[in-house]
Amino acid sequence: MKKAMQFNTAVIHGGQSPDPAYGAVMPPIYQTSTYAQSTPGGHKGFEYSRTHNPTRSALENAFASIEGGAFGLAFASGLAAMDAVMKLLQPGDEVISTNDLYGGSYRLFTKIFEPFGIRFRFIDLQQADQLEEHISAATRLIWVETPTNPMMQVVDIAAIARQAKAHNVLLAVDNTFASSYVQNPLALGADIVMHSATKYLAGHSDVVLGALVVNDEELDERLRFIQNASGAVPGPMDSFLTLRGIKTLHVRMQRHCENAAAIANYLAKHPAIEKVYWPGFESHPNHEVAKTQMNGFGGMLSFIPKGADYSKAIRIVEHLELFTLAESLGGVESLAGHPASMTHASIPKEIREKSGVVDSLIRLSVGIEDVRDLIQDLEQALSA
Ligand code: P1T
Repeated sequence: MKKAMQFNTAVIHGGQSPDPAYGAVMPPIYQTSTYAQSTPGGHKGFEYSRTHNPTRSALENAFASIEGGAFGLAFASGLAAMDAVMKLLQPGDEVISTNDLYGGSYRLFTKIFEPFGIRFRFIDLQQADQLEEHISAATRLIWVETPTNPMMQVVDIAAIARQAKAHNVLLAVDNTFASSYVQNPLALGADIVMHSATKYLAGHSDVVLGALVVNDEELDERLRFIQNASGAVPGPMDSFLTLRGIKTLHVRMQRHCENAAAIANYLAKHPAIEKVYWPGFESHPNHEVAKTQMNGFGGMLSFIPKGADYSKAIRIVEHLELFTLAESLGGVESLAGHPASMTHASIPKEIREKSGVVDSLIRLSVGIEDVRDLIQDLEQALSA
């Protein structure tokens, strides 16, 4: 049996082989919707690009490889990947999820799937032992985001996985904030890993794409059926760009982690800062769990300026020059966001504030520029 590759090799070679036509080292962008057949059903493994496309297949193999899973599936966006997971469920089924999560995920759950009869419970999963009392006979899925967007809560994946298994409930982990370099949920017992590959995996803010990785063959078959039947697949160009991004994931993530650590420490000592949310601090409530399940603490952090309200937070993000004020995260360039008015505006204010997403909160996606320039930019914006 072939020995499993180290991660830094898998990002480049995992599931890849030269293209059979001319030996192209990078898979060609197979910009085609269909494939010639000699007789009905007589084809070379590809018949229609919603079902299969060679560029997408190369990407799906890479997804599986970097998450240490057996099967990878690519979707038109992170939300399309989540949408496919939700379609495993039936009316009356229950889902338990974290109380802090991406606003679009919350919107998908409550505005699309709740009307179809799926019930959601949003709870604080930072204390894994609190899960048990929320599991009912109707619970089919636990949906965990860790670290959470934008409060950087850390959930103990292995502890949740043990309880999920004991109750025969599927555990899905949104691994977007960590990336596959920092965290591999399947190895910790999760059944499904999901990514907004738009972020760290593609890594260059030039594509929107989603990923699922699973180990179970039957689960893969069901998800692949949904992928084809619902049809939210990425095109070959976006698949190619994501695959190219993955090849440098390990080196980018090392710098993202280093720069975010430097900025977290700079902000924590700054007299104008009230609170910094970053799992690398020993004072973070789940630092010990983060240390065991993560390889580094990622490139994301959030903070609250001292005495800030809505308009002061807006003023600070408007004054940033190197950090671009924008939705999204995980690209090589640094971005700043105001969750209450941007990424999390689709969550009602009273629910949002319960998990800490207050009007004064600012979120940073720390890029891989020279960290001295990033700190200087924060310094001038905070004193403006
Ligand atoms: O944008 P899309 O590729 O569909 O992925 C959605 C998504 C899912 N899960 C997490 C944790 C996410 O952060 C996102 C997208 N988030 C942003 C656009 C953002 O700025 O937070």
